[in-house]
Order: sequence, then C-alpha cells, then structure tokens
Amino acid sequence: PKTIYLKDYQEPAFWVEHIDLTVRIFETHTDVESHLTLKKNPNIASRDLVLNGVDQDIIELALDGQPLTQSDYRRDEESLTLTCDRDDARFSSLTRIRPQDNTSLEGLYQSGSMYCTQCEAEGFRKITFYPDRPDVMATFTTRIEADQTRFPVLLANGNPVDSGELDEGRHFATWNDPFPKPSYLFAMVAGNLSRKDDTFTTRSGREVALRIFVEPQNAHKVDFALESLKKAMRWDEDTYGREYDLDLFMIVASDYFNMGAMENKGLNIFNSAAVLATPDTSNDLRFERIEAIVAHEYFHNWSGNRVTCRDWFQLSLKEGFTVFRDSEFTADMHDRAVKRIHDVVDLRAAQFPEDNGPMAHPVRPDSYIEINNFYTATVYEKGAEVVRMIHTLVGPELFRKGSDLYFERFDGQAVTTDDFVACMEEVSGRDLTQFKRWYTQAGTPRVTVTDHFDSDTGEYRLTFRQSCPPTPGQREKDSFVIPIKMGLLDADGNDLPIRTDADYNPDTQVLTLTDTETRVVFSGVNEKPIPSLLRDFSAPVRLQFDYSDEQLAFLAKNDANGFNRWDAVQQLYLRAILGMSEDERMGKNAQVPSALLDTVASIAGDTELTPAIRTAMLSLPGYAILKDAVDEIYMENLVAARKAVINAIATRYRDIWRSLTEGLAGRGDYEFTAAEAGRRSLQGLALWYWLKSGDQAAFDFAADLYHHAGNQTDRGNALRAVLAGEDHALQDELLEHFYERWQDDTQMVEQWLSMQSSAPNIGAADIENLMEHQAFDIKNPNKVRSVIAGFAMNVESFHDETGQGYELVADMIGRLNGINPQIAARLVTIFSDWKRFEPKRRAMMESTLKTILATPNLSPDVFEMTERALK
Ligand code: B3K
Ligand code: ZN
Repeated sequence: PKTIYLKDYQEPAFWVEHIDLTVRIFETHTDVESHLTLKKNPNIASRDLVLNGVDQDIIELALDGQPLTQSDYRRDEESLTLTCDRDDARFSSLTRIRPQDNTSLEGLYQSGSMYCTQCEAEGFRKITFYPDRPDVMATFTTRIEADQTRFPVLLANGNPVDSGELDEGRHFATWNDPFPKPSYLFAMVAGNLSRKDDTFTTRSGREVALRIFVEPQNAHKVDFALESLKKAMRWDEDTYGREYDLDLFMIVASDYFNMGAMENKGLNIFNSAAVLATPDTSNDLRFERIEAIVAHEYFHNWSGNRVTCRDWFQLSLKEGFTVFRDSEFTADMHDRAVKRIHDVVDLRAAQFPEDNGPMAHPVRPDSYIEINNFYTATVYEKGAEVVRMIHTLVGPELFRKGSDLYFERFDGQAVTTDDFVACMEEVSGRDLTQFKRWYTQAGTPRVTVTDHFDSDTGEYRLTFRQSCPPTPGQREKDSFVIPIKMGLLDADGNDLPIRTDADYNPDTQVLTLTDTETRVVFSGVNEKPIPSLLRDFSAPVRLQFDYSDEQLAFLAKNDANGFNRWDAVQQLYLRAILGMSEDERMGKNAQVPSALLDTVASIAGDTELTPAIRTAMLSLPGYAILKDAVDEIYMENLVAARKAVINAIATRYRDIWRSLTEGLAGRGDYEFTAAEAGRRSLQGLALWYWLKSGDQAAFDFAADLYHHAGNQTDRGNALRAVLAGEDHALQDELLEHFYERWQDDTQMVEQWLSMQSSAPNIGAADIENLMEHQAFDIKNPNKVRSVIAGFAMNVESFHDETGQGYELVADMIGRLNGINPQIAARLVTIFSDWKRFEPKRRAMMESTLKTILATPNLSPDVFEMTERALK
C-alpha cells in the first residue's frame, strides 16, 4: 500500500466546475452516467487529468465527445490518467456498479430495503470516475432512475428540480445543488421511506422545509431528532450568526452505517441508532447523543461544507471545530459542568491512550495510508480541545470575530488549519505561531507543578514544568502554549484575589505557559493556599501536583469550579485504586483510604449538588483511564483493586444507596431535561451500588423497576444493575423477557446485545453464542459494535488470562477484513496498548497482532493499523 504525505500536496491540473450525474438503478446492477465540465488550473503546468475510480466496470469513456480507448489513458488501482489538451473540456463516462454486493458500506450500497451512499472520505470513486479529492469543488446535478414501487422516494443533494414517470414502472427525480462542494459531500438515497415534515424560519425570514425519511416501521421515532435539528439551527444563528442556505434540509436514517452520521449537503444520512428515539426505546444518554450528532452534522453545513478541507490532512479543520461547536451547544442546552466532565472522561479514556501508544499522531497528521484510519479521537476530540484553547486564549468575543472572518473569507473554498488560525491571529493581534505546535506535535504534554510559600514576604510561588513524551516519528518536542485556568483557595475554601506579574488574565483567570519552566509569584498572600489548577480542563494535558488526600477531599468539597471538584474526587479514586493494585501485587494488605470513603458519603448526601454532578462524582474511573495511568498493566491486580473499592463503597453505604434509590423514584411522564436525566442517572447508580452490596431487597427493587419502567433509561438501569450482580436466574429471566418483548425493534435489540457483551463475567464462549443468535449480522456495523466492540471494551472479560478474548476478536477482524475493512481496522486499535501489559499478556497480544498481519488479502485499512500497532 502507498503512503500519502502532506508535504507532497499539489493542486490538481484540472478543476471540475459542474457534474451531471445520472444513476440508473436496476435489479442486478446500477449504471452511472456522468459528464464533467472541466477547467484547466492555470497554477499547474501538467495537463494530466487524474480521475479516481474503483470497483466499476467501464462501459464507455469520452473526452469532448470523442470515445476513449484503453491506449488513451493510463490505469492504476485507484485511478485513470489522461492527457487533456484543451483548457475547457468535457469528460463523460458510463460505468456499471453493483451496490447490492457492496458490503464496505462506502460508495453506493444497499441498506435494508433502501439504497444509500457514504462518500467521505473516498467513496465517490466507487460511484463514478472523478477527481475524488476535497479541494475540487463543483456544482452537482443528479438524476436518479429506479423502479417506482420498490423505490418511490429518490433523493439527492440540493433542490428537487424535476421528476416524472418512465417506461416499465420506473420513474426519475432530478436534483440540483447550487453550492459547489467536494465529492465527499455527495449523497443520494432511493427507498420506500416514510417522511415527516416540519419547517424552520431563519432569522432573516426565509422558510426552510425540514424532512426526515425513515423506513416505515420507524415513523414514530423521528420527533426528537426534528426538535433537536431546530434547536441546532437556532443556536448556530444565535452563537455564530450562521444561517442555513438551501430551502430544504433532509435527514435519512439507515440501519447499515459505518459511523454515526454524515453531513452531506442538504441530505444528511444517519446511522439509525444516532437519530431514532422514543422514551420507550432510548435512554437519556442516547437522547443526548442524538441531539449532539444532529447538531454536529447540521453545524458542518458551515464548518465543513461551505468552508471545507483542502486535503485530508486538514480533517481536524472541520472535525475539531465542529466537535467544539456541538459540545458548546450541548453545554448551552443542558448543564455546562456535566458536559465538560463527560467530554473529559471521553478524552482521557480514548484520546490520551491513543496519544500514549503506537497510534499517536498529530491533530494534523503528516502521512497516512488509508485516510479512514484517521477519523480518530485525536483528530476529533483533541482537535476540539485545540479550538477550545484558542477560544480561551483570545476570549469569546474575539473568537466570534475570528470565526466570522473565517466563514466570510473562505466561503466556497477548501482551506487548511493554518487558514483558520490565521483568522484568529488577525482579529486578536495575537501571534499563534508557537500555539500551532498543538497541530503538529503528537503526545499529551505533562505539566508538573510544585509550590512554595513564604509567610514573611506573603509570597506564594508556583513552578510549572512541561514536557511531552516521544511519539512515533517525533522524539523531541518543543514546548507548547498551555492555558491554565486556576484559582487559589484559602482555608475556608474561598478564592483569593490573585496578584501576579506573570502572563495572567484576571478576567478569565487564565495563566498562559509558554516555556519548559514557568515560575509564577503571587503576592499579598497571608496563608498557604491550596491551588486549584487546570479548571474546566483548560488544556488537554496531564497535570501533576502533589496533593495530599485531605487536600483533594477539601477541593472536592470547596472548589468554586464544578469541574475541578469532580476532578479532585477522580484523583482520589485513581490514587486509591492504583495504590491498592500495587499493594496487592507486592503481597501487601490493600486498604481503601478513609479520605475517599468519607468523601463518597459527603457527596452522596450533598443535596446542594445536582443529581447529575453527584452521579459523575460517584462514578469511578473506568479501566481505560486506569490502564493509561500506569507504566505496566497488571490486569488481575487492577481488577481486584477496582472491585475492592466498589465493594467498600457499596457495603459501607448500603443504607445511603437504598434510600437514594427509593427517594429518587420518578413521578409522571418521561421528560428529557437535564434535571430529570440527572435524577434518573443518580438513581441508576445508587441502585447499582445497592445491588453490589448484595442486599436481596435491591434485586427485588431492580426486577420491579425493570418490569414497571415507563422508559428505557429506568429499564436499562435496572437490567444493567441486575447483570452486574450474582443472581443468574434473574439475569436470564430478564434477558429473555427483553428479547421476547423487543425483538422487532432494531435499536432495542442492539442494546440487548451490548448489555450482554459488556456485562461482567461474560466469556468468549458466550460471545460466540451471541454471534450465533439470529439477531446478529456480521454485515451490520451496529451489531458488530454491540457484540464485539462491547466485549472488547469489557476489559475484565476481554483480557481474560487464557487469551481467548484476544483470539475471538482477532478472528472477527480476519472475517471482517473481506467484508468491511473500515470496521475491521477500527477493532485493531483494541490491541494497541499491548506493549504496556505485563509479559504474559504482552506476548499473547503481540502474537495476536502478528496473526492478523498474516491474514491473506489483508486490506490496506487493517494492514496500516496492525503494522502501526506492532511498531
Ligand atoms: N464526517 C463524518 C465522518 C466520516 C467518516 C469517514 N470514514 C461524520 C462527522 O464527523 O460528522
Ligand atoms: Zn464531523
């Protein structure tokens, strides 16, 4: 496979101004006719017209009406190249594809009863010959022809311009998209779909028609997404001054989909799981996720579509920015501190480990083999953190000015992350040259902080030292610009006024580090304060300050910053678990620290905290975070230590858990609000602890809640708690009941599968059984994710000492390699921390990776990931 480098970027020799596309769907094949209006790029001397195309049978090619024969062009695996002597030319092609056999779910493919597309990143080349690269932006006219009975609905980007009947029970529809766009934003759908309509009036008074299309059985599941869409449209007007541009905005739900959703111009296509919701079949987390994804894809209309990426190395230009936008949207809609906590948990659980191993890469990578492998936590989530830091450094007003400038200056263009940063520099007058290292250097910086207090002079001194561990291809790192939002707490827990001559902004309480070592002296301090550092997680770094347990408990109680209160408790848990794990390994008697237990009790009983914050504060760090925090991973000891902490918390406070569970029972109908979702989450967690304490009454309560729940959040909480306990008869009874009741609902079946694959005590053999179940379908990514990814995240089971978990997943990767390489390659990442395990598992995981690498006909996707993992 070929490696692509950023440094080799070159503009194409020809632009495409317009494409006229006709897609004729037949039973056994689909014919695609395309006409490209080409224009020579005067910046490039070459006359090579490079057209990407794969998995198509060529029927006819022509240049300016002259048929082309094989001697007229050069062909390689992914493209054909011909010489074009005219500056204005017309290239035509007629090719044949077979969407019904396309299991990669990229290009045009069949999903259940419908046909749909997924073109990002390089799927358009599976539909027709085209310069399939994001800097080529053209207007599209798309005509679809298909059988009228089987495919009554025919959709493409833009506006409907024509439709009508054809012979033999066929019909057609023609769509025109007036906004120039790259091919990755092309979409079309053909199906028998039911539709729900709404409208949105933009603030300039234009009426936009909104339509959601789903398969008929899902017609009752679209209201929430439609409401979310309208909220997102309003928010983008209010927050960024961005209005929607077409007269029509459509969403289509597809059961077979490789990721969450896709922002195709005017025609978003969604994974059914990321759009369909009812209270009875979706839990609160799912509601929040759907609202965020609907918003994310909608926001792309500006950050991604109107202004797009010059090349795929710039992916974070649209993804990092858009994740930042959707995250702020959720914060505004619900609870800001809770949203920040959830984002940081995800970052620490997924991005930090990525940055801490063989898969580490910069937010703007320098090279790739398969671009689909770079839709990563680093590009998305760390990319969003980088945008957030710019927001923090320049402040909200200037950030808005910068984004206005960016959208105005680059509208209709394909640009780079440098262009984005340049706008922020221009409006703020701030030099962000050093800051841009966040885009080019991989790895999570460490910031170590020490303090010193001089009571004679009233001076308090903090010394910050930053460093960044080596990552693949980058040994040495230059220092980063790190915004540290902070405060100093006095003995009563109040923030002291801050006086310092360091680079400290009193309005935002942000101290900016630029050097490897920064000393900051605070004056007029009468007593030694406790520093509260990195409030709101103002930079994606690992900050280390030597707090005592008591100080952490103090911060957990008193910090004015909600995020840091939560983080103080997390540090207590982390320390306790890691300390106990180490003691265990050394054969010492491991004890749960009392500062931790006291803190838990005080949080559980603190009714001044919202239930949602209490849930977050009472939730232990998961294994992804624990594994990432140690030099060498000893699974048995980590598992034992985490369980011991849970057991101590569960049994010691059994009465608290019981009264919380009972006291938080719901009244009235389900409402998806921050307050109600918070209440349900705390009840779910309390029930889980109560059940862990072994109290029979808890099992009875859970069974009762399961059977009488009026919504899927409560029902799922009850079932998950039961699955975490030891009553196997009850587990079987409820699981059987669930399937019987909900087997016809795809979203519920997916949850049924993933609750089992992520349940404690599930083994590789149980997973094999689940894969034999009629509900499983290896060609459906949601099912694969529910069963296999669920199991792989189920650390206790996956890392079972026999190595059976590894074998099972490797086997699955081998099978998926030929079916859906993108999904197969994702699964490889599960093994990427193999080097950090103790010798026994390290050896087993390494040999598993080598087995994968030896798979015959290995796809470039899986090859690249496996090879990187082994490095
Ligand atoms: N842009 C798409 C992701 C495409 C992934 C291609 N492998 C969804 C999103 O980030 O909004
Ligand atoms: Zn996105």
